[in-house]
Amino acid sequence: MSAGRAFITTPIYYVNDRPHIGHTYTTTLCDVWARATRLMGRETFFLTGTDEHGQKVEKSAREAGVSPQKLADTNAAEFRRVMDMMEFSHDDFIRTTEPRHMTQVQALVGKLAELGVVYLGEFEGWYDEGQEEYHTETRARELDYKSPVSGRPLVRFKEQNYYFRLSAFQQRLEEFYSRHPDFVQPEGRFNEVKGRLREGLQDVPVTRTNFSWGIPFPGDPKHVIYVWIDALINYVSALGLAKSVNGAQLGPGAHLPEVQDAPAPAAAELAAQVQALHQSRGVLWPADLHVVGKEILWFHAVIWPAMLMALELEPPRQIHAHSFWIRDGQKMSKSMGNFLDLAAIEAFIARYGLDAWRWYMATQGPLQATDADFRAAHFHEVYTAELVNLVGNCASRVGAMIAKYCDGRMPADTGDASQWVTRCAEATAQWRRAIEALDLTAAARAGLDLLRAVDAFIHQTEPFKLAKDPANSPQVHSILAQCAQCVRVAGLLLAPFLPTKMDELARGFGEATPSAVTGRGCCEDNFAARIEYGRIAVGTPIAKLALFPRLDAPKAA
Ligand code: ME8
Repeated sequence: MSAGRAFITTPIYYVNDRPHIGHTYTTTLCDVWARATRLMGRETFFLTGTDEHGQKVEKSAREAGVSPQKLADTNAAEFRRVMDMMEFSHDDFIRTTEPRHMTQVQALVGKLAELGVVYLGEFEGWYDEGQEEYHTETRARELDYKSPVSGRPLVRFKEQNYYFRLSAFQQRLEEFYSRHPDFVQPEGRFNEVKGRLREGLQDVPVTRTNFSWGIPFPGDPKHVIYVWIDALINYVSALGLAKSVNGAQLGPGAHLPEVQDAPAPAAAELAAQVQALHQSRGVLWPADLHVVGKEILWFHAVIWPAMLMALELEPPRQIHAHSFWIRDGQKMSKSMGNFLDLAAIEAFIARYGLDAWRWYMATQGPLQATDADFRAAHFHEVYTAELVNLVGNCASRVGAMIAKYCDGRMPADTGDASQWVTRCAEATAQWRRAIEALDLTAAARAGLDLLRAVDAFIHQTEPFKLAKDPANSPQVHSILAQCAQCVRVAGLLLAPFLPTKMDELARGFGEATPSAVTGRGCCEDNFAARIEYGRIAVGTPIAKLALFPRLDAPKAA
């Protein structure tokens, strides 16, 4: 991971659908990373948003009997509401129907045309309507002429379109990949991309003409810009980056449709908006991490870097393509009606709490190459074993013993804590490496293992037995002081996963300003000192906490 400011993104989500577990999953991963990175002291910008153009949205709107803009407004508001409900710490929420985005898309696509990498041509091939994705004859044959996502038949297509000369970037992409062996994670997914690249690249359409819900192509407004080209640009339009591209003309917005029931802002106003974005956020590019699902990796790992290369912008530093949540062993899909929808998610949160939901998502999810099965019984097992029995119990027993044997105040340690100083430093180093690699399960394990070590230490030294003889008091105090110091450190390592509960823990264990560090817009200014063992001063009040209530197992469905 590089130093300096950090930038992480989620995909922008289609507004033809309501938010579901997949959307909240990817956003949770990014949120944990953003909070951890802020905690480590890097100013972090976390971007999410909605993808609002294209045939799919137009079709859903028609079916619902509303305008596409109305559908987009309603569902984008729902995505925002859910993100607020989930207390995500994103710094911006971009909508592709916002004029600030649309003007920059036109400027950048216009620039590609001027450079000759976008040209007018005829396309014949196969189209996956659900994914809004084109396939060549070879690829369509491989796919048995069916969508790899929905299983529905691909549709034959012939259109005059503007194309992006992707084929011209084959060699540059290959060179870029060999210079950046970690560009795509997990590694197996990167190998798939490289394998497909070796089969050869074909030019891809950047416009469509058979529907109108999109950003007009600059200079030829009967064409609208293909939704994927429009969507990928969000990662740089949110930063006002069109300003950095030499010769990109931020148009007058003359072709912009009227958006969100309001007239398009005047050209000067838009230019000023983009300029302001550029000034404050332009330095954030390249992004550190685009987190996406595996089904949209090709767009992010191939088409997007090639577009950026054409514009002489740097590709992102890394793309992490996770796998899918499945449910009770079966693929979740709208047609099967087994998607874990919002109502179901809200029911879990109402029962177990938001932090427990985040915990399950971030530590048990399909972050690597295999899909993960969501089962209510497993959720309950993980909650009980890790949050109730380990995190909650360890904090509560240490607090309770300090209440009982030390009048509720941090006791003095007259013993030798050197093993714990080392143990905490090692846990922190492991955690840091895991966060940097987006290995959230391993990062969580670093905190959990420290608490396991504290539990084992209590088990082995039995301070509750020693306390029966007042002569052992200095020893009991030392043991409990060492435990409390470690619990505080573990709590900080777990804070990006469990922000509310670990905030409570931090306050209970003597931290004055715990919450300021991991939330939106701020970062810790001295992580090295903050995470050190031994920061709780003697005499500090220590609370007896009840962090995670024990709950009955769910009834079998
Ligand atoms: O693809 N398990 O938007 P989208 C885990 N607008 N994650 C899942 C999932 C599942 N079962 N289902 C969906 C789009 N996701 C485009 C993106 S980006 C420039 C444009 C997550 O609403 C996963 O992150 O279909 C996936 O990539 C994303 O939702 C797709 O969201």
